[in-house]
Amino acid sequence: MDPDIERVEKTIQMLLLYFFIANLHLAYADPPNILCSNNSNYEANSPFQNNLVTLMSSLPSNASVSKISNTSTGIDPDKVYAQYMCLNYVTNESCRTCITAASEVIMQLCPGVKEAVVWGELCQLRYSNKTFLGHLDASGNIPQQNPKNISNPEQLILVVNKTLSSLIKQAAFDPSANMYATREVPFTGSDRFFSLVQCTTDLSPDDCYTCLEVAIANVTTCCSFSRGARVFSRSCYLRYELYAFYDGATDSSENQMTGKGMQGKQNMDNSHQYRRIDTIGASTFRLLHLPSSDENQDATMQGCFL
Ligand SMILES: *[C@@H]1O[C@H](CO)[C@@H](O)[C@H](O)[C@H]1NC(C)=O
Ligand SMILES: *[C@@H]1O[C@H](CO)[C@@H](O)[C@H](O)[C@H]1NC(C)=O
Ligand SMILES: *[C@@H]1O[C@H](CO)[C@@H](O)[C@H](O)[C@H]1NC(C)=O
Ligand SMILES: *[C@@H]1O[C@H](CO)[C@@H](O)[C@H](O)[C@H]1NC(C)=O
Ligand SMILES: *[C@@H]1O[C@H](CO)[C@@H](O)[C@H](O)[C@H]1NC(C)=O
Ligand SMILES: *[C@@H]1O[C@H](CO)[C@@H](O)[C@H](O)[C@H]1NC(C)=O
Ligand SMILES: *[C@@H]1O[C@H](CO)[C@@H](O)[C@H](O)[C@H]1NC(C)=O
Ligand SMILES: CC(=O)N[C@H]1CO[C@H](CO)[C@@H](O)[C@@H]1O
Repeated sequence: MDPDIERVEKTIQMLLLYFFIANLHLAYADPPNILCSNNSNYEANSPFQNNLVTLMSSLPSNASVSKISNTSTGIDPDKVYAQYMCLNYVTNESCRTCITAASEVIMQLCPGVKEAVVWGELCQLRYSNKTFLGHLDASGNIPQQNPKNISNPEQLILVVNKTLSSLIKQAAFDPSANMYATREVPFTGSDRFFSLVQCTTDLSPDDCYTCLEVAIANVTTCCSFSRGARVFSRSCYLRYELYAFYDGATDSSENQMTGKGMQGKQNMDNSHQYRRIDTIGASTFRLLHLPSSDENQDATMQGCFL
């Protein structure tokens, strides 16, 4: 190929990637986390790749009507299983945008890989050559802490423990909750405590409960000095903050900006500087560190798509 053409194509690819990363994880958020299996590979132009491409390109249309979907395509041994989940409060449109970005990013950053998962600010996506539906998988959980410390951590941890242990029961065992629950309780002074938990709905109630229990253990271990924390997991999601970070929370105190939905709510707690706790134990996966969104913001592309 003409080297000039090749260079142009590379540039276009890079710009597209910036665009997708931006949509997955916009300003005021940190980069997406992605795990690519490093012990199972597919060949270029193989049936597996064709199935994967087909499946990934079909996800966004479903994401415009459904917050969670599990699907598969092809026949063994080239069958591909996939599942995405958007946080429940996210609009259909934002869910579609996030899943579109996620499916592009996962294909670009895990080339040739038969099993991968990507977590964005508002959605997550995984695929595999093995069926994982209905199987709890809390391995490779990624806890992150809000970088702002709190002056009364003992008090917060009590509220975290008390509120979340009740909230996860509701999410897991109240059928009307459908494995999603939020709760807002008073904290000290004028501060209020906001929390959100969600499981992938293919799990049994018991497995949902277990996943969220592990997530609580993860945040109480990693993040007890912080004003907020969250856990990315294959099977569930958990987050708490001292500000209204999800849509639908009643919040009067701060000037919130919901944006167009891809980004979480932002405020003075600087959630964009969220710190990843790198204790990744899943040795058959490699964790990719993508450029931070602060770097992304300097990319001229980004402004166009916000
Ligand atoms: C998935 O791929 C890995 C690596 O190629 C292979 O060892 C395993 O048997 C495959 N699993 C299924 C269910 O096809
Ligand atoms: C989309 O949703 C339909 C109906 O729920 C389902 O049959 C199909 O498998 C889904 N496809 C994808 C790619 O999620
Ligand atoms: C979003 O999707 C849900 C589920 O299909 C549907 O009930 C709802 O009407 C959709 N909302 C919009 C704004 O399209
Ligand atoms: C937050 O508190 C932890 C534990 O006391 C300390 O190690 C860390 O340096 C503090 N961070 C900031 C930004 O104050
Ligand atoms: C949370 O509360 C349970 C009892 O409800 C207790 O066993 C556990 O130690 C508490 N954890 C923390 C971090 O306080
Ligand atoms: C999360 O908690 C579980 C159960 O305590 C533990 O096995 C796992 O290593 C923790 N993961 C992280 C990343 O802290
Ligand atoms: C996968 O990659 C990680 C990190 O590079 C490494 O520690 C691990 O041994 C690798 N696993 C396999 C099965 O190659
Ligand atoms: C085939 C299959 O297991 N489909 C499940 C996908 O996940 C949804 C959860 O929303 C289940 O309801 C389906 O049964």
